[in-house]
Amino acid sequence: MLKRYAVLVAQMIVVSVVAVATPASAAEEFAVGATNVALAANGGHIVEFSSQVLDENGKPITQWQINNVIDGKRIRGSDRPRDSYGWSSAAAPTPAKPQWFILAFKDERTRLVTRVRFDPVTDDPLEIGRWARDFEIHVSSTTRDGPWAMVQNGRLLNKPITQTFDFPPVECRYMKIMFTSNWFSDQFVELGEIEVYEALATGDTLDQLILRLENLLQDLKRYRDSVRYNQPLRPELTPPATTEATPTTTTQPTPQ
Ligand SMILES: [Ca+2]
Repeated sequence: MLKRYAVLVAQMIVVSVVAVATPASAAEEFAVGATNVALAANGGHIVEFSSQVLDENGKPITQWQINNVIDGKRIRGSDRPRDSYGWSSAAAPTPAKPQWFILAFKDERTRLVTRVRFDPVTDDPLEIGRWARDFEIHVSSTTRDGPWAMVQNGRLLNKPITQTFDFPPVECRYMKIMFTSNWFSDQFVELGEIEVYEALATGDTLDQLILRLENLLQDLKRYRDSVRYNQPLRPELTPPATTEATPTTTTQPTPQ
C-alpha cells in the first residue's frame, strides 16, 4: 500500500510542477487555500443556530453542542473524543423547517470561499439515521441576517468519510449551512465537523507550488480514505443509489 501511495505522490508532484510551469489561464488564477478558516482555532465561530439538543434541565449537552462542528475533533473508529461527539440538533429537520447554523470567520472578515467539506461522523452509529443528509450552503457578504445567496446544495453519503464540495469563488462574510433532512431518524440531525477553504489569488510561482502540494496532500488523504472505506475517490460526485428525486446541484450563486 505504501508503494502505491509513493507512486501516486510522485505522479501528483510531476503533474503539479508541470502545471505550475505552465502560464495560468484566467480560470487558474485561484488556488484553494490549505487553511480551514471555519476552524475555531483559526478564528471561525458560530454566530447563530437553530437548535442543539438539551438535557433534562434544559442545558446544552457539552458532547453534542453546536461548537463541536468547528473544534477539529473527529470520531474515527476507536478514536472518540470524550467531550465532543459532534452537533446534534434538538429536532429532526424537514424542507419546511430545516436545522441550520451560521458561521463567521476571524474578525468577521469577508472571505473569498470556494470549498466546503462535511464530516458527517458523530458518536451515534450511522445505522440509526441521524447523520446529515440533504444540505444547502448559503452566503451573505453583508449581515448575518442576509441577504443570502445559495452557492451549493446536495446530498451527503451516509458513510464515515469527509465529503468535499467545490463551487466558484464567492465573497462570504457569513455562511449559513442548512440541513433539510437526515437519513431517517425522527429525532435529530447530526454533523461531526465542517471545514471551509478560501480561494487564494496565486501570483508567485513558489507560493503556487506550495499551495498545490498542500492540496495534493489533502487529495492523498482522501485517496487513503477511499481505499480504507472502499469508496470512490470523490464520493459526493456519485449519484445516490436511490429512486427518490435528487436535489439538483447549483454551481452558480442564486439570489434567495
Ligand atoms: Ca468536531
